[in-house]
Amino acid sequence: KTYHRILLTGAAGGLGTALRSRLLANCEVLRLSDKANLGEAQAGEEIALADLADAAAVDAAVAGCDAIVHLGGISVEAPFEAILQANILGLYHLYEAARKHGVKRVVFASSNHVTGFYKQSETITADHPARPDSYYGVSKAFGEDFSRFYFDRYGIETACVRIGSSFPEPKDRRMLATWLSFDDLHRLISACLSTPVLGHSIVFGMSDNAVTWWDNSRAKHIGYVPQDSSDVFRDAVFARTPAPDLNDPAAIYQGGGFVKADPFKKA
Ligand code: NAI
Ligand code: 15L
Repeated sequence: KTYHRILLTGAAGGLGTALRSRLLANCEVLRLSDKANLGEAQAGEEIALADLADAAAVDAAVAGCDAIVHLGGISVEAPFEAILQANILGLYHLYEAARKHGVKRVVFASSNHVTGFYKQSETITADHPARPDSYYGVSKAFGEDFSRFYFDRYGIETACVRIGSSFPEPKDRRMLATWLSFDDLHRLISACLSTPVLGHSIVFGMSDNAVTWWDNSRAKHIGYVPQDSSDVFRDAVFARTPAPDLNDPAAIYQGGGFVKADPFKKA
């Protein structure tokens, strides 16, 4: 196994739950963290509850870990003050703890919403400038820059994985382009954790979907080879969803509904 102890933040969430069993293949000990209840530790697991806004709690969760898979934080559009605490201050607390405790590598769950204001008719690479579509997307763009600074200044390697839509199945037509299966998510994170030289890298987290807006040619050194595809769901998704209104910003831009999300409306 590549690592002795990996910290998984956001372990109580949708992706955290999907990775909780899978990441045990990558380490001897998987330390789970969240501010929400994580239940009992299973074999090979440790639990370290922490609010990302609490520097001391984050420091304690990071101490003794070799690598971090950082999924914790607000995962949709929300008021700026909430995003500030979890996604911006939280990132600072996490990287400061990583620096103090000598963590060498981080996989950061960034998001396609860093570039959500590119059009669905455009193909972009990791070299295209950020065009965030929400406070949430801006916070992930901050995370990408912040982790680049910690790489250039302190040598902590980070993969910023711009996850598309990682759910059991694509929920709508947009997700046929953005879908990332849970198994491919684990393959991608494993590749980020094990590639000999990661540096500071940005990679789009997507399965091998026929329709795509993202070109991962800048991330070949990660060695990620997706095995799944949204194509098997295509007919069923088309049958159960209406044709999009092509004047709707949600159908024009890659970020879909996030480009018109109201941060003050409760989800
Ligand atoms: P989720 O919302 O289900 O899980 C996020 C977890 O973070 C929750 O368990 C929550 O309790 C925890 N959290 C929130 N604020 C916190 C705080 N202040 N301190 C400690 N923990 C806190 O989200 P999901 O879908 O599992 O996503 C995981 C990560 O991947 C998130 O960072 C999200 O932005 C990112 N992502 C997910 C995508 C997806 O399709 N599921 C797409 C793009 C990015
Ligand atoms: C995200 O960043 C969200 O965390 C997730 O809930 C999905 O909405 C996803 O993007 C998406 O774009 O489908």
